[in-house]
Amino acid sequence: MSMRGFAFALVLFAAPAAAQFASSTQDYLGEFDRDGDGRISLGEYQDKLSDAFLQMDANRNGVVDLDEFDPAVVGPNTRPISLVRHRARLGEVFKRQDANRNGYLDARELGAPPR
Ligand SMILES: [Ca+2]
Ligand SMILES: [Ca+2]
Repeated sequence: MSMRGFAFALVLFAAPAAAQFASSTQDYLGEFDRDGDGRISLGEYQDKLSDAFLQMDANRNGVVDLDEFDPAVVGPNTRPISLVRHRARLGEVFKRQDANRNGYLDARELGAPPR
């Protein structure tokens, strides 16, 4: 990943990390857990972490185009990114965080450092 791409990833993933410091792990989990079953499904994870993407997608076409990126992170290698691709990336992160491979993240797996 290029440095510019890395900076973009930070933009997308910075929000949950900040929230983690602001509240207990259980509260943090609650922000993801829409159906209230105490665990986070892949869909819940992707929905929550797509918020930053959706905010950046000003014209709501499902793609963050170059003119919608923060100018500070746009470089020669920056490419538009689709929501579909963003969710696929989140799916990969989810799988790595799911330490016991049960298809859900519990509070401990959610709060664990990125693998
Ligand atoms: Ca849930
Ligand atoms: Ca767009």
